[in-house]
Amino acid sequence: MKLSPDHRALFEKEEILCSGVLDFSLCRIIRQKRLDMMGFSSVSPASAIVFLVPYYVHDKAERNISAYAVSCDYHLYFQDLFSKLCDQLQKMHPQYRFCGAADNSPLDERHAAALCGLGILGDNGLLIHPLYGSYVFIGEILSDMPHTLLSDGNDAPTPEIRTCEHCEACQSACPIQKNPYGIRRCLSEVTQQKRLDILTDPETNAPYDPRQCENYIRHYKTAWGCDLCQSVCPHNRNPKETPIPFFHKERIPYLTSDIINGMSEDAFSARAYAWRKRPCILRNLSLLEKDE
Ligand code: B12
Ligand code: SF4
Ligand code: SF4
Repeated sequence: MKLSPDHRALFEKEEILCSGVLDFSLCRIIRQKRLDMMGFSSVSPASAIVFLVPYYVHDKAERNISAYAVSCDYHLYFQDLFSKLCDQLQKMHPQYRFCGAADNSPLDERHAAALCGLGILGDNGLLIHPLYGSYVFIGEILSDMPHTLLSDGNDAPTPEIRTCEHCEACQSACPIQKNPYGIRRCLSEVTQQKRLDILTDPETNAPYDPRQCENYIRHYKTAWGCDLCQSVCPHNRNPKETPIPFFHKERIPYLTSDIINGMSEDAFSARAYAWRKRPCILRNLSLLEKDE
């Protein structure tokens, strides 16, 4: 399921060294509407080119946000990348359509990347690459071009998903089951909630006390996202640094309310935490700043 050399070269020119292609029928669709919006409602895609974008930078600076949110918003990176790559693919194959997606994708991306052989599925729920660890974003380009025409012709008949060694370090580090506030939700998700008063217990559906959600954020000292199940994983001990310049620039590892308030609209909208607007990240920061 490797891409053919001429297709792979397009990605390698952008420093994307991990890519593959899948028969679309093997992919797990999680958002049918998104597929329709991409113009694939009457003609289903025939293939998905799946690739990894590493983002880890060896940076010893103290952080109070997730590593993925330190540089500018990766969605902006993908927008530029897709406009280049889809354009080039379109020129090579004018009879077919190519459309990119990352994160806000119709597909279960970790499943697609694992099927493509780009890494293993960790018990922390993440796709782990042998060199970059789990510090990779996943992107894909969907097309009505058959995967056999995009691949190098050496497809394995039944792709296999490989998993990690189940060392349990991520479960031990994860605060979901053991936080003293009874919040059974991923901390990353909680930091991204505009309104903590609408959060409910995933099993009983009972509403959470928003003050306990605030304590949860405060306790783990994160203003945005959570990396606990990644930082303890043995596969992330020495991740290779990303060669992609976007992730080395304009880095803000440690946020304060003053930094956020001082950002222009344009500067703020380029950050990963902007999709929830300023009040959300400012609320989280004010919780952490109370303890300083
Ligand atoms: C919703 C979402 C979230 C939610 C829910 C997370 C979750 N665990 O599902 C929240 C906000 C909590 C979240 C948090 C994070 N997310 Co998120 N998230 C997504 C999103 C948009 C959809 C995920 C989803 O709902 N999948 C569908 C449900 C049904 O899948 P599931 O059952 O959980 O999936 C598993 C099964 O499919 C299973 N599986 C499938 N086949 C098989 C076969 C076998 C044999 C086995 C064992 C398992 C298996 O493996 C999957 C992965 O565990 C994806 C992008 C996308 N479109 O896929 C990004 C995505 C998964 N997130 C990503 C990231 C980076 C994160 C964070 C690390 C961010 C952070 N630092 O805070 C955390 C990590 C949390 C964690 N440990 O999972 C990346 C992951 C990259 C990677 N290396 O894997 C993705 C792929 C976005 C991207 N394009 O890069 N996320
Ligand atoms: S910490 Fe251990 S169990 Fe968790 S994903 Fe990494 S190898 Fe798997
Ligand atoms: S991101 Fe944090 S809360 Fe979410 S699963 Fe990983 S360790 Fe647990």
